[in-house]
Amino acid sequence: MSMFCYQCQETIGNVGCKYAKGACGKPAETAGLQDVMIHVLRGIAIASETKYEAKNGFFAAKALFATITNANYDDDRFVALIKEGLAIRDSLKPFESNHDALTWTGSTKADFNAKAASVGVLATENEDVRSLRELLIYGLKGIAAYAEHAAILGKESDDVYKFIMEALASTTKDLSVDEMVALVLKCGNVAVQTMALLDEANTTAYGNPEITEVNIGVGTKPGILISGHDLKDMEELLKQTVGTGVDVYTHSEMLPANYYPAFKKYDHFVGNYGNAWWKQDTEFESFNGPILMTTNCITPVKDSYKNRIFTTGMAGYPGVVHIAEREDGKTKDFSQIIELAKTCPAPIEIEKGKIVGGFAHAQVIALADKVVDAVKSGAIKRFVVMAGCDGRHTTRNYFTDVAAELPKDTVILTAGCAKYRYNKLDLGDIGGIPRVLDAGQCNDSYSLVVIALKLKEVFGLADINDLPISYDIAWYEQKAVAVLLALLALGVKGIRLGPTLPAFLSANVVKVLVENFDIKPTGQVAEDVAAIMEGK
Ligand code: SF4
Ligand code: SF3
Repeated sequence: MSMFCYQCQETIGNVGCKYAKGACGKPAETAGLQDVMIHVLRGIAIASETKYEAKNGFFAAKALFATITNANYDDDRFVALIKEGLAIRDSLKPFESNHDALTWTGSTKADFNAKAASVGVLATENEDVRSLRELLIYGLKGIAAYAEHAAILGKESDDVYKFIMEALASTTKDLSVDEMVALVLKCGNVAVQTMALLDEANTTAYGNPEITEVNIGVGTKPGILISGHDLKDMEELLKQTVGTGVDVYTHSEMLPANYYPAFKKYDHFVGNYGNAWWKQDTEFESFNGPILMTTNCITPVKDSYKNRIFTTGMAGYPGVVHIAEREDGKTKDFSQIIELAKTCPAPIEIEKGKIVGGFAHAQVIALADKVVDAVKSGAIKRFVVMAGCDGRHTTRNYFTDVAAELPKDTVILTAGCAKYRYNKLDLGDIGGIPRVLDAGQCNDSYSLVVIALKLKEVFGLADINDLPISYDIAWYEQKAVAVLLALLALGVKGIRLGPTLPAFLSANVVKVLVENFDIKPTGQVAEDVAAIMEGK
């Protein structure tokens, strides 16, 4: 069986994963089921143009989320989602179109495997149309993930769900290049809106992130390691572990949970263990206790911890115990994870000390006078936004080297797991303002936008590009695509993107992005740092 997937930065040869397995470990069969999932969603989207229902928007968000890189490798879950999607689609009959996404049908895994051959990315023959459609779908996947998190916390938006439907349906139509580019930009606007919704959901539920020193060492008790992006799972795990003698640690993108007032009050919430997602194969081993994956990024599970890793929400992995959804206002039940933790040794120490974070918009705006004074006095010459994702390739040392090489009068604004490339370097501070300000998870890139807009207002500038801010963005999966489109929609120009430009951008689409937004690939460290300091 073969596949074609080029949705992430680590796609093979920066062309596409084409054979039995992707670079991420995704088997061809799973990739095919994900393609069929998208095709089912296209059918629901076409039907929803005349019969929109919010609950179907939520379903589409969940299903898109499941197809994000490193989120879900479990074929049985995709088969169940495809069946659910087909039932939703058929409940919207009669249809006003006879598009294949509405007329095809199937009921078994074998049917879906067979269908995969004709509905994948390469089904769109024209390279530029394919590129614009996939750029839109990948941005949509990022939006979907953030919309799902917001919905879990009770915040939903018909505008967001309707755009998900509009965008999916658009990929079944013969649109002009201008129409497709307009949808991509609209995707950026909706990404801003969705990140704002999630920010509201998170801060309403858990308070505004505060400057926090996070312990990166370990305690003596057994622990549970929680990873991914879902803060509701974090809350329920902390509550259920009170008084059990089990500690809780965050991993990778869950680190920012340490910054929220609602979570800081728990004494058994010890700190953060380890680094970005791609180090999980060794860090999960040395952690010794159970691991809960709430979302991406889960990587192929190693034997050394396969009996103590769990998934929940849209995350999944074959053979790994999946913690069921909440029912009727009840909480999830993490008791089997807690009971297992009690039998495990404490984590092995891999680091010591503390890191500082919590510089989301409310905290930075509370420090605005100090920041503005530092800019006016020349103590801060430039801000460099280095948000995004981390990944395995050694080429990503570029981001560590840029952070280290930037002059001491610069401040790095970050969010997402990209931070692990430099958040443990001793870069010092400028008059008490740390040189790396971590706003939080990748969705908290929204905070960086709010901060930039605030600075624009304070300095009375007409254009966001007149600020002393440069963008050196690391991308890996599709949430970073949503964040990138959000920045473009806000009119940000001159973004450096690396370590490679996406394989799904055709030469002509790159040309459009260069002409309109001056996007450029990351280059050599010294040249890039010099150009950044000149505002280029
Ligand atoms: Fe390849 Fe990335 Fe797709 Fe995995 S998600 S199959 S690595 S392109
Ligand atoms: Fe990282 Fe997967 Fe993207 Fe939320 S955890 S930023 S890669």
